Amino acid sequence: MTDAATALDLQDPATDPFEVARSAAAVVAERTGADHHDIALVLGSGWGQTADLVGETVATVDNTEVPGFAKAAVAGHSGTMRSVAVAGTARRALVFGTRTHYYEGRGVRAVVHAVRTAAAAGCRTVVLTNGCGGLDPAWRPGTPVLIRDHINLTADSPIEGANFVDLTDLYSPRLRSLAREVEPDLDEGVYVQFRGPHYETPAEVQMARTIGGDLVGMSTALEAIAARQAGLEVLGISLVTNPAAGISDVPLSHQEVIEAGQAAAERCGRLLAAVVARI
Ligand code: 8IG
Repeated sequence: MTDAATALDLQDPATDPFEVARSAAAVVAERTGADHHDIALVLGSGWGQTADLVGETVATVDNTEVPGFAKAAVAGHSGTMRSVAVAGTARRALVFGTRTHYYEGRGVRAVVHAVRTAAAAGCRTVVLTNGCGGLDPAWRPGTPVLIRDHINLTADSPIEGANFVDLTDLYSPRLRSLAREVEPDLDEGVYVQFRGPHYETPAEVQMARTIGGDLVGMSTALEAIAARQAGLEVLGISLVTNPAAGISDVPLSHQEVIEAGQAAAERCGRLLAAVVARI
């Protein structure tokens, strides 16, 4: 491997992940023609169609062309990022059509690389979206829920070294109330990140409830931590695509997850677009 390639290998402990993020941001700026972006969106399961309502796509960049990024691993995710002119504003959004999940085994640096790239590209805000399981049976598949806080059950952290990052109010109260101005009836919940890729057992879902969780998923918490370290204001929105295991008597299937996302796409798109326009 050449020195240049080694320097961009996130998995090499000698690599500075923030340097890779700066290289990635430089490629993003070059390929999109935007010297900086203002807001980043990470689209999770079920959120893929929503970006179109945010504004006009000015440029689409294949993830594989950007340092530190790799192909999407999950069906229903697209492996591109887009530069979107936010409708009615002068702001540019950097929209990641996919994310790297912890369960892919590429390491926590790869998981948070999009967030660090967004920060290096100039973003001050990140909107993290996901599809997840809901613990409240009142949340029918297709219900968006604001993330109020999280519980990180990955037993990992994106923070390296003795960096004691404060996570109080990680999910910005300001952005949450802004979202509730758009949809006053939006519920809030505590998101529990499991490692996956298996779904929880019903007993694990009960554990999540006992320790204060409302939503179970396989993303977002690690990214939110990295976003806080990078100084980004974080908004988290979950789309409940299924009742968590044992909450209903129907078994979980990835197909149902995709269908719930498709059915909720318009509502979620309108919500996201209205929130981003107000940020
Ligand atoms: I979509 O029920 C989706 N992702 N851990 N549990 C976990 N992740 C999920 C679930 C779920 N649904």
